[in-house]
Amino acid sequence: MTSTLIKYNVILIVLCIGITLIHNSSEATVKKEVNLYYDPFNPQCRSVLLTLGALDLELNLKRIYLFHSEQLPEDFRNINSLHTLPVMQDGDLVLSESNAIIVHLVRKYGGQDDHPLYPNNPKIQAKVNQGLHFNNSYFSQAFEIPHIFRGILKTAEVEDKIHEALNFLEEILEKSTWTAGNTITVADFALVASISTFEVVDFNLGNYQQIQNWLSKCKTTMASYDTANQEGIYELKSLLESKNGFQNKTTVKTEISLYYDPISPSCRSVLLTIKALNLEVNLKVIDLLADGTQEKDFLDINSLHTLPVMQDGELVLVESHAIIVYLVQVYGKKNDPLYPHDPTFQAQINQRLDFNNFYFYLAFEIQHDDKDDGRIPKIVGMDKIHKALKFLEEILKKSIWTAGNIMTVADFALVASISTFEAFDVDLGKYENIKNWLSLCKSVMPNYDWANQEGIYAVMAIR
Ligand SMILES: N[C@@H](CCC(=O)N[C@@H](CS)C(=O)NCC(=O)O)C(=O)O
Repeated sequence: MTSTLIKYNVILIVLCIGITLIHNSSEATVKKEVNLYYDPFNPQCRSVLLTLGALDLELNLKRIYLFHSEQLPEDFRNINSLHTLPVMQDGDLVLSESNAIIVHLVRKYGGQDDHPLYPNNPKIQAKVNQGLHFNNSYFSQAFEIPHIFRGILKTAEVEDKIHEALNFLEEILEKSTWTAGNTITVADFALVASISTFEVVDFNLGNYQQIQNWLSKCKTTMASYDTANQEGIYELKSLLESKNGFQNKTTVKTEISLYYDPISPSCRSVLLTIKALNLEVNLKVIDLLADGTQEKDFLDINSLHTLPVMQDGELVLVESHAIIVYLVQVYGKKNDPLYPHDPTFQAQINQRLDFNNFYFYLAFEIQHDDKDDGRIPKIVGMDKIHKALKFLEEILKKSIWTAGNIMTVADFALVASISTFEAFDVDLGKYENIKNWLSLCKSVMPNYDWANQEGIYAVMAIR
């Protein structure tokens, strides 16, 4: 798991080169003029990636983020008005059905007239076609990303249909080693990409012994199984866990005290982390606008007079980013994806945290208000803010979350800042990817409203 985590931030690069690495002893066929638009969340796309692995074929891979469906790139929109994935463009041939794509790839780039992955023999070919269409009829629809996201597999109707199909496949695999006979074919790629995806919705395959044996055989036999199939599943799983898993976590009682004011973005990043880890902490509100951080009792704890401050036994921390990392490391699960052990991933998260500090936190100030002699939140350095937003917009073109394809503490820190711009009329209109990410944060982060939105409303009310 650790070694695969290294790759999530650069998943596109890995998918491009991963296939090559597995076959670096032989010469890969490189066809960079052929474009493949794909998203590894999608099983049909992974069936194409498995085919590429088997053929040792490199295409020009273009990752599309289905979750950013409002933001599909122009070149992709132009070639497929259905906006479905995968899509392959080979000269003037554009194919938007995965079965047609994998058959085309084997026939055109397989290097043999009669390829075992899609044999010419009409009887065997018919069996392979049956496997491909059977997969489409029974499994593909169940795995449309928005359906998975809504947990549609949990509905009895869909589940019954899937069990019916699995029973049928179980019977096939009682009589043959692979799904279309005794040699591996593209039908196995299509079916394994679907059936292995059950892992993400905790669908129990326990009663299907033959299918389980076949799944383990696929994992060990198929070239590039890990990069072509498993990584996409892992990413999808972690996204769903972010969305659903937090609710099921049991509350962890702690001795922690947190001094905070919800108007402060740095405090809200800590609140988001606390909710994600489901920690019970002693919350102590300090009123920033009433100079609560200048009170003697508070200055005794933090002479910098800033919020947030976290006290856990002897340990006192006065920097929000140090606090959120500490909370995950001490109270999160082992190798918690919110701040995983992997040094490359951690470096990426740390980079985003520092970026947030420099470009966004420093922009928030509490200033003297000339009108009524009170104190009021302000933002400074609009040019610097837009420079940073432009940079982040580019990052979010290439990944779902700010430090890669898994939600981390960097997202808590950055969302607390960027969502606060709403209260200051910073125009986010031109930052489509940032807006998509913001709505994802709202729907995925646990107790987002309490941990973040309420503070933003409080800022709006005092401005
Ligand atoms: N880098 C610090 C920033 C802390 C900070 O500047 N907090 C502001 C509120 S957003 C504050 O407490 N200001 C009050 C003061 O400086 O007196 C962190 O991430 O915790």
